[in-house]
Amino acid sequence: MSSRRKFLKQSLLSTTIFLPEGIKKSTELFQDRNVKNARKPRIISTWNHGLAANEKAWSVLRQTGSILNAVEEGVKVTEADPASRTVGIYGFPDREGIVTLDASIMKGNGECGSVCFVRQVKHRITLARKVMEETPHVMLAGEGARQFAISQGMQLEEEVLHPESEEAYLEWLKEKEYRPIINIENHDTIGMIGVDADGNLAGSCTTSGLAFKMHGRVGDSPIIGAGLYVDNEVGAATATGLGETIIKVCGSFLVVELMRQGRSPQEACEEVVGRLIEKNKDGIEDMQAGFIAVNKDGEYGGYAVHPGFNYAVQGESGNTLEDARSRFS
Ligand code: SD4
Repeated sequence: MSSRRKFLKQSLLSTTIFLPEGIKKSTELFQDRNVKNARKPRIISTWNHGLAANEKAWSVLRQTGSILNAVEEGVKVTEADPASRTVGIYGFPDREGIVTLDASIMKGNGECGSVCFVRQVKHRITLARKVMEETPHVMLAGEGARQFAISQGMQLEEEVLHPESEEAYLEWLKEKEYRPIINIENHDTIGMIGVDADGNLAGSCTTSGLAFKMHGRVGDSPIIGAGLYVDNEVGAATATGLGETIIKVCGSFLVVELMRQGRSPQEACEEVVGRLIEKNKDGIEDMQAGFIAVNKDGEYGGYAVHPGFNYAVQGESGNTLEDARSRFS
């Protein structure tokens, strides 16, 4: 290391940052707030299927004490659910009739992994975790991700459409109308975020993405900062809905940054939905997007563009489904 770089490194390490009087550090702001529904440990996840996923995550947290294991095992329940048309290998295909899958996982210390545009891997969340733990990379795509799964001993699934997905695809082929919209009938990515009793956070997000999308299209779910973001200093957030709108505002990262500045999880989600609407005015009436967030105290919130978004909240007192408030009614 050059002596200049060494000097810079040493002086950065030994620098104490003095804030002018009256200006508070984000951690102090955070402690000042009147926290409403705080309680740790806490796990929350998107949509109805979050209930079953939370249940699994909670038992894994109890057994292993690991919030990372919990958010991985929790969403695997939805990935493996043959009734899910929007998360797993049984989901709706793209417009070429191929199911392609995205997932991401993140720890509160900043470590993260993701896979996108991957085929035949039932548990992409596990593959994303392997990217995080077994490679020096954050993201693997397409065939490279599939080959990596094979190299890790993961089994590939046969590439056949679930009968219901095939029926829907054949129906779609009649008109072949390309409408990248997500609304109440056409949703269901699972995003899960959690905090353990010590304030350690982790999150996961997994999806088959938009039904009948262009081959190669990737949404927000595998993009760290868009579909998922976790920071042990502050909290975690995850997103669901039309990925293009979420990517444009770095949605989940922004929710966490607003919490860092003192917003509650609920306020942060509301502010980001407002920002997202501003940036996506065209076609907003046909487009759904929503966020959930939890802070390191276990306080949580959720908010969406339109009504219909719900999320499952698991804590010591049980596992319940809550309807998110929304900007439009
Ligand atoms: C995507 N955000 O691929 C995902 C889809 C989704 O609820 O969340 N649906 O854009």
